[in-house]
Amino acid sequence: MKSKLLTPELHRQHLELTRRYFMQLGAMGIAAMSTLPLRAKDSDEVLLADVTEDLEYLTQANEFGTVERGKPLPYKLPLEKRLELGLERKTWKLEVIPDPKSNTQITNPLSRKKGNALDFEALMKLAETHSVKFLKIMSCNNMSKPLGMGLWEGVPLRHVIWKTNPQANIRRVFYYGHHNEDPKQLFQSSLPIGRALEDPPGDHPVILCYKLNGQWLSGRRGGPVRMLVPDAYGFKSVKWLKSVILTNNYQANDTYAGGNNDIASWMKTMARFIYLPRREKANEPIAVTGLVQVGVGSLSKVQVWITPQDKAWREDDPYFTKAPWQDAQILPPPTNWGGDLPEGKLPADVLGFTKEGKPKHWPMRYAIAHWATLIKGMKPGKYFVYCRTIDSKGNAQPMPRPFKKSGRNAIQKTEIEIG
Ligand SMILES: Nc1nc2c(c(=O)[nH]1)N[C@H]1C(S)=C(S)[C@@H](COP(=O)(O)O)O[C@H]1N2
Ligand SMILES: [Mo]
Repeated sequence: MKSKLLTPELHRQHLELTRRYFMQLGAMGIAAMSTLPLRAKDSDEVLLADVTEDLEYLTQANEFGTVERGKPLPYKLPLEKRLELGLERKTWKLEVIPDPKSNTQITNPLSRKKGNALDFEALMKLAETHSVKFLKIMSCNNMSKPLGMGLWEGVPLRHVIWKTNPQANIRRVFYYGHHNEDPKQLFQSSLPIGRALEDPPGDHPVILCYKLNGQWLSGRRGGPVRMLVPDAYGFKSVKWLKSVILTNNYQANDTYAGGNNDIASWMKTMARFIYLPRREKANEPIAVTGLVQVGVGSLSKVQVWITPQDKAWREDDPYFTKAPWQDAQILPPPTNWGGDLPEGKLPADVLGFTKEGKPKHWPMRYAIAHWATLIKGMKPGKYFVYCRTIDSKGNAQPMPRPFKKSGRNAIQKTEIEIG
């Protein structure tokens, strides 16, 4: 059984949820969930509202997967040292300066040397009028499952850039985290200036992030302040942020470029299994559930395909585009978002949500969606089970793509024995 695909706590809650979901469906004598009309009847609405009640969509701060470098890790330094280095809110400072190797012109650099770098108080002053909150999945392009989803809060980076009074010759923003003054430990990333200054339709701003799920960002999660790039994989979201450099260099400086990664890729849509029994009796309905990382292409369908292990698939179709995929059901947004939010409720001012806390679209890009289905009428034997997504344009995601480095999103394969 592929069970440890989420954090243990999330997994436990998902099992609890789906067990109740499937029990109720059984009691109602519904043939298959994929044929269940989502909003057709009040009773379905009630049923779905009930069963999604306990499911955690937001990951608790300490349950996130972590990708980090640093010896020692900055947040494990003694408090005194952290205060000295500006790794606490009390002493944190961000410099926003021109690249000395470039011809960038700004008339008001915020510099540590000049003593006018942006401190936390000044960031909070900006937050009074400019702070935003949104959901985002943290996902490493090199990993097969998301690290977690957060409700992130911050000030759009552009407000800090405007403070420097930019004049000319800026094409990129370079930014750096604290790495013990050791060049080998440096973790850096960059964006085109245009992405910092404007957001594509429907996208959220790049933010200087200081809160996760309503709490101050912990050192482990990159606090006091990390960059957060909503549409990108995790490596753009630099932790322990201390420097922003405006440059006329048109080339990326990203640490991840050195790892053979496509550093300009948007987050991709992909489906993962969460729950699938390892064994099931013949002709018993098989409950299957999972999650979707909803990427730039959004999501219209989740599909599952079960096929006997001893029957090889046609060699001319390595991505199973012609396989008899079955639609699963995408679960509606939850009423309880989890993540240690009080009563699981989102605050009133989350981007993409109405004042009543309802998402304007669902599934929502860069947020997680859950799915479930029943596979019925299986005969004894060993099977492979696959899951995939269809994006909003009707393309199977992952599209046929033999390489991983622009974001790993393979069609997941698992096994079941019926007998
Ligand atoms: N300073 C710093 N920031 C960093 C990293 C790092 O090693 N150092 N890792 C990056 C990578 S590769 C990823 S995938 C994300 C992971 O974020 P998380 O550890 O909060 O889940 O952080 C990014 N930010
Ligand atoms: Mo990463």
